[in-house]
Amino acid sequence: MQTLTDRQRQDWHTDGYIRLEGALSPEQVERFSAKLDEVRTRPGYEPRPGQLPRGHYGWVEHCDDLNPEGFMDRRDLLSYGQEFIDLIDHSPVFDLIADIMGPHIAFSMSQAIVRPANDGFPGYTHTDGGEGQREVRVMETSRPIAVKALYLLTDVEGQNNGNFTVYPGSHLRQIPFDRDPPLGPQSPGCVHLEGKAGDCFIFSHSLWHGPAPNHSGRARKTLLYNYSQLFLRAYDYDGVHPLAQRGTPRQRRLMGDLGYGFRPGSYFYVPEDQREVILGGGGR
Ligand SMILES: O=C(O)CCC(=O)C(=O)O
Repeated sequence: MQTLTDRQRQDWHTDGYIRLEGALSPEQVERFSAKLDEVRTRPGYEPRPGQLPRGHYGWVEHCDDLNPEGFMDRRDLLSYGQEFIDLIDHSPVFDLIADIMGPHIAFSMSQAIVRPANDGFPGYTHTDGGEGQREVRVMETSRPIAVKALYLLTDVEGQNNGNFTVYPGSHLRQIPFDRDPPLGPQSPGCVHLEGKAGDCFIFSHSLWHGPAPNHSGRARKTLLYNYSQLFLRAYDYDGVHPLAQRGTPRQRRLMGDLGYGFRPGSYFYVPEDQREVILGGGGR
């Protein structure tokens, strides 16, 4: 498995994120992009603000907006095709995540977001993990608690064009997040990252980040895959993901299948073969 270069490791520790160019091939970008157009016509989990508690996703028959350039925020993508399961340990992204986090990890959630152009959305800034993670910052030399991979399926250039924005270093040093108005994509210190379709940003849960407005004239598509230390709860499922049996031994382990049924203590020490399963390559 690949490991971080010295430069990537330095960037990770200093900035709280790294950018991998060409993590998906042009063919993969095209396939996933077409797949997202199809996903919006199918049932799945979408936000239901006002109907469900904050951050909860409700089951819908299809996206509210069926236009491929319209807004979509779909969670738990694994049922939409084997390629979404295989992305869980896609190389080299997963290799580097395992290098950063260590082998005692689980896959926690998948998400596809389409940010339409010129819809008035101002963007926002947050940590992942909500109120809990917001005030937890591990040391520079520690392994992170959780990490996300964001795959761009659209080129993003300039600023306020649907960029993924970050406050570099804020995984170590708190930003004043409780200001009124809150810090956002236009505040000093916020960086609008640019990238090509197929690039991947790997970032720490505790890094302050979020989407910028999209004035680019075209929708920006992303895929997001989240990983956590095994002792944490997954975000998309309870216990073992219902589609775990469709995965390789490594994917199954990442989807919560520890090789034995749950009993108190199961998530305290990891299974004895954890290192071998996670770091030993992911074949069928
Ligand atoms: O880029 C987006 O639309 C949102 C990404 C993000 O902020 C997140 O995954 O937490």
